[in-house]
Amino acid sequence: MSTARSAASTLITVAPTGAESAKADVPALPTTPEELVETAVACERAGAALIHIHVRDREHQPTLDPVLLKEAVDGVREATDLVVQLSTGGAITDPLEQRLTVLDADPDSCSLTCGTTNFGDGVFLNPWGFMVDLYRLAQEREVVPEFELFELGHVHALRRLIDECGLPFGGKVHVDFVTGVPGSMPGTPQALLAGVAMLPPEVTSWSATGIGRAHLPIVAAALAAGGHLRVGMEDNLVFAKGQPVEHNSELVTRAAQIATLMQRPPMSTTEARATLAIKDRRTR
Ligand code: KMH
Ligand code: ZN
Repeated sequence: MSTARSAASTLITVAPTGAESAKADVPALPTTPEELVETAVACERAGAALIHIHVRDREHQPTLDPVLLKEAVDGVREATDLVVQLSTGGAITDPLEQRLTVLDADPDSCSLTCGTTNFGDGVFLNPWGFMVDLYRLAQEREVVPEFELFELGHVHALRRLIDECGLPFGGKVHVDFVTGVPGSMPGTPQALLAGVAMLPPEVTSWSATGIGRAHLPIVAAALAAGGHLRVGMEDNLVFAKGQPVEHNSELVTRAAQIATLMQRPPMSTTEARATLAIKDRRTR
């Protein structure tokens, strides 16, 4: 494990919504533009520096509608200093061509999953040609990708991607381990550390998230190993046994507290922008 990647502070990403949970089942899920902006403001205050956004339509269904995506990006950008990352993964039913159009909304960052993976009862498709097209488009638009790694094989695919396409815009390589998805990499410290050990030397920072029950063990393991954190209701709806998450900021606050206890306090948005080499698109 490279000590050069072990930061003195912690980048906290909030993934507040995702594409999988239904508003009817989880009323606290932020799905409207107003709820998204309110969530972004509260999570920034609680210590988040980056927001990973999936947009919902007026019926609370996942959407890649370009108008709604742009409205989300602009709304969060106007109300906060958070690094605005749009999901290009969308929902597993979204067509690949449409997932490429996400970059038209001019986000600061975009997710880029490094391969196809089991996703519960479904399959999350990320064929090689799509990964290359998305990466080249992000380079062209000066959008910083966050490489999402659901499997150890995805780490190897990232090596291949860098060999074929070079470094991202800005020269930093940030990856996020998404662990604990049913059928994919387990949410265990052992699996996470195996992935970290395989990271190409070009990687400058890494974070991790654990789905569901893996949430807290992965927070602890990532902090102990020098990594950053992703939390949020996209990944975890349960704060503690018998206690549903009522607001994303609860998860951010707890992550910030644990990081601070570990002497790795939350990173400011300014520091996050420098860490990820984000192009300045701010309007305020
Ligand atoms: N919703 C998943 C199918 C991403 O945002 O890029 C994909 C996902 C990853 O959440
Ligand atoms: Zn996502």
